[in-house]
Amino acid sequence: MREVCQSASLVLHSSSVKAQIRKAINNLYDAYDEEGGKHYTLRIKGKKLPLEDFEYNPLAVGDYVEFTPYSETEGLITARLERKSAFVRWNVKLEKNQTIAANMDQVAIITSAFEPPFRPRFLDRALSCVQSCDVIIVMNKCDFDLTEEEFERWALYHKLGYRIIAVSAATGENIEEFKDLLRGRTTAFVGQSGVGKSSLVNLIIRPEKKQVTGEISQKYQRGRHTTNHALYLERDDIRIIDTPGVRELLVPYEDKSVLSESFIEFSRYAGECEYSSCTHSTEPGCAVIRALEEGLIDPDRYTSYLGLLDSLESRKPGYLRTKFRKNKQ
Ligand SMILES: Nc1nc2c(ncn2[C@@H]2O[C@H](COP(=O)(O)OP(=O)(O)OP(=O)(O)O)[C@@H](O)[C@H]2O)c(=O)[nH]1
Ligand SMILES: [Mg+2]
Ligand SMILES: [Zn+2]
Repeated sequence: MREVCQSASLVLHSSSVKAQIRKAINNLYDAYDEEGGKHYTLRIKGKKLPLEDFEYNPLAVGDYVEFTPYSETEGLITARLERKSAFVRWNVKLEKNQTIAANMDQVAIITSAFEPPFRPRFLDRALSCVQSCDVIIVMNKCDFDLTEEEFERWALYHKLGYRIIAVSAATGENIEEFKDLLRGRTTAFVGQSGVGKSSLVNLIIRPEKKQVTGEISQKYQRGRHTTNHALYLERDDIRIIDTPGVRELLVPYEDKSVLSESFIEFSRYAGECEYSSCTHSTEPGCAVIRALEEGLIDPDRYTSYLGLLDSLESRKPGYLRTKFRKNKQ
């Protein structure tokens, strides 16, 4: 009896293969089976995989899937395997959470010094879209200068404990140092359209090819080389997921406590709040607000947090919104 069971599970195993999604376009997935060293083109079996609440896309680049091959190079996806990390944003049009990349070890949030200018609010939102992995905050186009005010705000992230690095895809400044942070890990590059994600990726993955054109303003305004879909690339021991830039980035629908955790400077005080489920906005006895009043928390970061907290409310169905209930009283 035991032998029969064992051989049955062997049969099951051989018909189901594990692979990682490297490109995803319209229900067609390029995947790589690390064990077998083979590439496959996959589709979802029956075109449906179970979704979580508020989830839009079942699969993102970086996801591991199980599939049943039906030819040497094609197969049908039967399941998505558990994610260890993800970068998730709110898709306004679809009113759902959209996963941009999954299973990376770290996210490099790329910002730029000029065209587009540095936007700390955007960066705070991007930080709140990172789920369960490390972050590097990158200032590209450092061949341009930041204003003093911008520089202060940028340096604040370093004080908060984030790894930050200023680079230039155009001049190559600090690229070797940046590569040191990427080596041995899988990194998703995310950020506003035009900040230079693809320029950096190309410089790192295909350094022999001349990449940066220098036509920034043209590109920024017209979006000519805009990346349309996420793509997994690798060279030596550096693995990068380049993602499409967005004009706006909104935090996904999630628990409020998850949002406040992405404001890492709050964590030192949050444990002392009077209410365990404190949202650090209106509650009496809030230790975060006390720290703010004592000048221990940057007021602009706190304002940024309140903005995001408010945006979570608008993601809920009307009858669940706190504001709506308050207005009725
Ligand atoms: N001056 C300067 N220009 C740069 C630098 N990096 C990129 N650029 C220019 O900025 C423009 C946008 O670069 P991309 O690499 O396409 O930006 P992206 O972030 O991939 O944009 P999306 O794909 O739309 O998200 C291009 O014209 C680049 O030549 C840099 O370090 N300095
Ligand atoms: Mg791009
Ligand atoms: Zn609190």
